[in-house]
Amino acid sequence: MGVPRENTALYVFAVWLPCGVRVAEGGHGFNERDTVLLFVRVCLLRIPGEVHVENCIIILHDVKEVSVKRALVTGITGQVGSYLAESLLADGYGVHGIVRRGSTINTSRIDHLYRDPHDVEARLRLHFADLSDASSLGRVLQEVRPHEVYNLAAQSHVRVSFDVPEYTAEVTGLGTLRLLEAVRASGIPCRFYQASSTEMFGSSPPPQSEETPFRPRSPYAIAKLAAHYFTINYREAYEMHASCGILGNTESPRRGETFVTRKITRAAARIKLGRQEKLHLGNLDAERDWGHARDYVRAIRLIVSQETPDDYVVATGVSHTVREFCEAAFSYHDLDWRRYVEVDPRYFRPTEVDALRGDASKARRVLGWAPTVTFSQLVEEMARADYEAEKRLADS
Ligand code: NAP
Ligand code: G4F
Repeated sequence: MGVPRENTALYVFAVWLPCGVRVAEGGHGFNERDTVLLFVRVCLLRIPGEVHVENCIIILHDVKEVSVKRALVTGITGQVGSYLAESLLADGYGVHGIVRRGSTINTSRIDHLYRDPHDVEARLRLHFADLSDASSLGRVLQEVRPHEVYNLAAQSHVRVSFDVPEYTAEVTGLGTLRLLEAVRASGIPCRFYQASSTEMFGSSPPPQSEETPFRPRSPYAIAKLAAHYFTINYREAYEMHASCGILGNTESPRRGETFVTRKITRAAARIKLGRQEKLHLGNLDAERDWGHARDYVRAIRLIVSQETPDDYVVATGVSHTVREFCEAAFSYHDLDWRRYVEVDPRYFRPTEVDALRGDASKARRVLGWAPTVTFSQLVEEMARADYEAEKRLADS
């Protein structure tokens, strides 16, 4: 199924008042309401030339055809969603994000991208919907008619999935099915991306590639596996252009505060500034393959841009223990982590995934993708960002 490109017109114009004052010109980006109304009336004619409307002379120089692609992103307020939105906007996309209603505003990761929807240049639009509400997904799909759909929304915390297993299955697993079904029922010929996870490999020893058996160890991993296979089934059954990125642990300064990397870098910064005394962690022996979200968003875009839909492991191929992450993060502040970290069994999981290290050979070969950020660069960037943020708080 190809991706349709929609043509829209870009008007190159100038608006003059009879007194000879030019009040607007360009392709778009003018704010005065009256000017906009006049502009719209003239441009409906779509004929270059001079038109006299009310008190203005509008000269329409040219009408150019431009292509605008629309992407619909679930989970746009999350860590990966924010980097993906940046990447799509930079490439000229109209980006539509699904947000769920909360008692407080939860758009802090994308606030820097947001513009008032009344601004004609605003290319980021947010829509209230929820993966647990099929009718809302169908409505947004009809409103947006996207060329690409990225399903990043999930209850994404593994430890929490043991506390809310049914909810995790509902949103992370069935939510994906609802979205796939809404896309299929809409008949919109869009490409679909599913955020699968190396967590699905569970107890299968590393390195883990597309050929490695899935042996999930948590309600989260099982829900992700259901979503993964729903996506593959829709690809095979309905010839949908649907792909899965099986991503390793994806980190950045925007990582949620309760995932282990961010919990460590934030605590190290607070301890350095005298705002915290101890850091309580669970299993220090777990090994993870930590990569940078920006590198992984590049892989996601490459996956969706392929002519043929397929599934890819995306990872750095390098793993470290939680202990090593602590050592690196505290060293950034010239601190000895052993003085501050205490193990608290409450953070152990009923069933743990001991070691994840992805083999991304297929992504390297087919997509030409390779990570650019090393483990020590990642730790440094996160440690620095948390120190600066905590310092601002301490100074305020
Ligand atoms: P994240 O920061 O936890 O973001 C999750 C997003 O999902 C948030 O925008 C959240 O909205 C939204 N969401 C949760 N429940 C929803 C619901 N019922 N309806 C609509 N939206 C809902 O996760 P991330 O790190 O960006 O990861 C993005 C995706 O990749 C997730 O699916 C995750 O499972 C998957 N993944 C992550 C990693 C990783 O290591 N980060 C690795 C592999 C795969 P709120 O802001 O309102 O909470
Ligand atoms: O940072 P974590 O919570 O990430 P986890 O469980 O690997 O899951 C993340 O990566 C998956 C990709 O592989 C994603 F699919 C998923 O959505 C999520 O983003 O824990 C990492 C390791 C675990 O072994 C955990 O037991 O750190 C260990 N750990 C030790 N102490 C801790 C803690 N984890 C957390 N969250 N908090 C602790 O205090």
